[in-house]
Amino acid sequence: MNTDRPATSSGTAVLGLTPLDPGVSARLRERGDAVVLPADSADLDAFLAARGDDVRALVCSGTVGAPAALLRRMPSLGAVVVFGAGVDAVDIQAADALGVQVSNTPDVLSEAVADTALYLHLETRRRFADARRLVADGEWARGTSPSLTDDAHGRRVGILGMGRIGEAVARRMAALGCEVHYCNRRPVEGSPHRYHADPMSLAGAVETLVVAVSGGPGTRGLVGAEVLERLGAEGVLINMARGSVVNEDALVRAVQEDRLGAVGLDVYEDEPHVPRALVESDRVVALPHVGSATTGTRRAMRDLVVENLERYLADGVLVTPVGMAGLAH
Ligand code: 8YV
Repeated sequence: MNTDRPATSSGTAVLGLTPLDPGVSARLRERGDAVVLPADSADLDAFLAARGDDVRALVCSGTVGAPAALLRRMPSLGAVVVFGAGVDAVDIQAADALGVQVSNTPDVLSEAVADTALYLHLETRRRFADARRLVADGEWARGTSPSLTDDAHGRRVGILGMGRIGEAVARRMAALGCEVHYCNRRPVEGSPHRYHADPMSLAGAVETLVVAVSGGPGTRGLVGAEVLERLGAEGVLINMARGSVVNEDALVRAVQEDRLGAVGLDVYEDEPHVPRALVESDRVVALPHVGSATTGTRRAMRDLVVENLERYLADGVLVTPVGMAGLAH
C-alpha cells in the first residue's frame, strides 16, 4: 500500500454512486458534505471535473464499483466504502497503488446469502415453484398430478470457497443430511467436511456444486466447460456468489445440450441481463440477485457502511477493511 497519502486527506466531500441501497442513499443525502449521483452519467462526469479534488470517500454497491479510471479522478480519495461483501467491482490493485483503502460488509449477510443457496438447492431438486403453479393455475383441481421430483436431502454437495458464506451453506447442507465436500485455497482446520484441492476434483465427487467464492480476477472463469463436464448430466450447479466465477457461455452451452441436470442462479456475468437460453430453460431456476435482500440484512449492511464511512472521516480508519490477500481464491 502506498502510504504517501495522509489517512485523513484535505478534501471534504463524500460521493455516493447509484444504483445504491435506497437507505444508504438517503443517509448520504442527509449529510451536508455528500453528493449522490448515478454511475457512468454526464452528471457524475461534470461533478468530477468540477469537484473531483474534494472527494475523500466514495460509497458504492458491490456491483457498481470503482474502476481505476474513476479512482484516478479523485486525488484526495482515501476510502471506498462498499455496500456488499464482494468488492470485485472495485479495482483493488489500483486502489492499493493509489493508497485508497476499501471496506466491505462481511458477516452480516452470510446467513441470508446461505438461505438463498439453500432455496436454490431445494428448488433445483424439488421444484416446489412448479408444484405451486399447479395449485395457482387451477390445474391440480382439474386433475393434473404434480410430477415426482428428486430428493434434496442426503446429497453429496460440494462448496467452492469455504469462507464465511461457504461455512453457512455447509451448515445448512449438513442439517439436510448431505455429505459436504469443499474446495478452498487450503483445508479449513478442524473442518469435518471433505477437502479437495481443485474445482475439478470437487466437481467429480459431488452431485451439486455450490459456488461460494469471491469474485474478481483470481476466480474469473474458475468454473469453466471442463468443471461443468465433470459435474455431469445429472449434476446441479448453484451460484449465488458472482457471475464472473462461472464461464456463462460454457454454462449456456451445457444447458442447451442437456449436459447438466439443473442450475440455480442468483448472479450473472452481465447483470441485470440473463441469457435467454437460461431464462427459457426448465432446468434453470433464476433469481434476480436477491442473496442478501432481506430487510434485516440490508439494515445491518447499511449500518456497517455508515459506520465505516464515519469512522474513516473521523480518524482515517475503516471498521471492516478489505486486505489484498483476502481476495484471491
Ligand atoms: C448485494 C452482494 O446485493 O454482498 C454482495 O457482494 O452482491 C449483495 O449482497 C449487492 O452488493 C447490492 O448492491
